[in-house]
Amino acid sequence: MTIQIRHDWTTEDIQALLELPLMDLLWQAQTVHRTANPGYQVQLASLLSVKTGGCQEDCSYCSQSIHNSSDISTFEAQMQVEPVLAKARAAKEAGAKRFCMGWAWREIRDGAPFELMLEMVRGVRSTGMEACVTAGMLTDQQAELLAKAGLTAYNHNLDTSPEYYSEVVSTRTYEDRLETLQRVRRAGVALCCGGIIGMGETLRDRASMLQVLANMNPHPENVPVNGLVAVGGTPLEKQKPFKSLELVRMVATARILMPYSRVRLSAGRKQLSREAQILCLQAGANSIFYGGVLLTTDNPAIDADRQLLADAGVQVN
Ligand code: SAM
Ligand code: DTB
Ligand code: SF4
Repeated sequence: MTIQIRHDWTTEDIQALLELPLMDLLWQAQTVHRTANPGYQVQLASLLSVKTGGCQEDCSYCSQSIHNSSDISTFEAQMQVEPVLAKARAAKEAGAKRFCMGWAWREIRDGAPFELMLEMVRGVRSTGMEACVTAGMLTDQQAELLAKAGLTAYNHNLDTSPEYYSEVVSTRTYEDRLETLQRVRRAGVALCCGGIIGMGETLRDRASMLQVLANMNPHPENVPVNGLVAVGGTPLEKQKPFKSLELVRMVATARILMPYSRVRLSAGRKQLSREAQILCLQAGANSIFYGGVLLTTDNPAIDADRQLLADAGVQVN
């Protein structure tokens, strides 16, 4: 099979993939995956919330927004450099290859906290791990400084389709999101950009979000696929849980559209059975978040994940 890299997908093409009989979708996704990324190598990425809560944005899924009444929506001080690096070393010890750090910020501001962020990036890189940061919008200069500090990737998700976006967030626009992504690219830092399912969007919205991602040239190097974690105190707390097979379909379609990107099975794994997670790996997910917590919510325990990956017969890298 020859792999074709395309950036001209239509929403209809993508929706048709999402709607294929599951067996056909899985077959296509696996064929692409086995050709583009031989050997079922799964990257383990650990996450740490360096600055939790008190965020000015009103993302309706997020526990950390001051607009929501979740427990952690209030302000907490930013962690210091050494405790963050101690977590990074522990993650490496447990087998992680990437360390991702989150700041509940609308945007990065210059000053002491940003200097600490740069120091953390340098520190994580000096352990030999990849370093990823997610901290909202940034300027060209900040992106360049992060690149110079050795940042591997910057996470900034589209979350949903351009059409549905204003139902989910009102304090920023899709255009703001795309601009930040361009700044990160211009600075030469890899993109980590994906979205969430289960927020009340239609299948067409899912196709439309995947279209924006797949039509980026080059494709985002990392594509996190999240299932909504419905957190108490957020406007989405009563949302009907997403169906596991819908997450499998999202992963499979992302794999077909972006053959060489790292598709990361992200939030929502606690709600998936082991078998559904294995289907995601088979469909082309080649990374997971690893460690008992994501940013503020639970993730499967390390031992359970080790067992899962061994039972699936995939290689950890
Ligand atoms: N403030 C930064 C930003 O929004 O880019 C970084 C942190 S934010 C928590 C990172 C991403 O996590 C969000 O863009 C969203 O896609 C995902 N996320 C946050 N809360 C979630 C939830 N409850 N369920 C699923 N995904 C979630
Ligand atoms: C991503 O797409 N998912 C991660 C990471 N990138 C930063 C975050 C998931 C957060 C889930 C909710 C929480 O733990 O607060
Ligand atoms: Fe803030 Fe990010 Fe949460 Fe939105 S997703 S409220 S920007 S921390």
